[in-house]
Amino acid sequence: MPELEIMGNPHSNYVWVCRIACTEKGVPYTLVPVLPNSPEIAAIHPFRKIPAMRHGAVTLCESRAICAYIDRAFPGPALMPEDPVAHARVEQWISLVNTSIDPVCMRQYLVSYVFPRTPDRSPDRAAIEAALPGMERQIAVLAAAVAPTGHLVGAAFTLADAFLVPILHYLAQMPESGAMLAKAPGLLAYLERHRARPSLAETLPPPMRRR
Ligand SMILES: N[C@@H](CCC(=O)N[C@@H](CS)C(=O)NCC(=O)O)C(=O)O
Repeated sequence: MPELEIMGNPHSNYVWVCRIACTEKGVPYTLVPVLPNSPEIAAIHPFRKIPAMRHGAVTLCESRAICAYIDRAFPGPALMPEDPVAHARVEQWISLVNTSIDPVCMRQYLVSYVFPRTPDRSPDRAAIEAALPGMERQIAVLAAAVAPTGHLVGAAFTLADAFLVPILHYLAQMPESGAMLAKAPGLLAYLERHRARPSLAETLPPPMRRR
């Protein structure tokens, strides 16, 4: 079997999801720590984003597609439920995380702290403030979603949790989102419990530098 390479910066929540998928599945991989827009990424992702994946002649981009490949190409515990309703609900939550939660919580809020586009590179307060009302609503939705079972879907860890927990990990470290999470103890407990899972604990990104 050729070596599987996950390409991207370990701080990326989406790179982390792919590493969680490999670890859950027991698939050995090498993390190639390349940045968005690097030649290696540009050769695979049409919009030059991370993660990308190489496995012999197979190259892929987009975290959901990479996780699907890891799940289907290798033996090991299935990452997706067999039951059609549960399967669809996992896809539903992955889509909600990717199309609603990540754009507000990561691209708008967190990036305004970590990669601000302000002239002096200080946190972009206007963008941060603008993200807060939406983030508050999203945290309430997520708290309600995990309340019944401690998982997004059913009573076991799924790929839906693998997509969400990395985002909550970063939100817990930032002032406004940390305060929001502190007021949602069930969601915070969900984060702590899943972050202690071997596939997350073993792939935890290095601490993030904040401006
Ligand atoms: N839909 C993509 C999103 C990937 C993404 O947004 N990656 C970020 C890092 S977490 C990135 O490459 N950002 C740099 C850029 O947009 O130029 C996926 O699921 O893989």
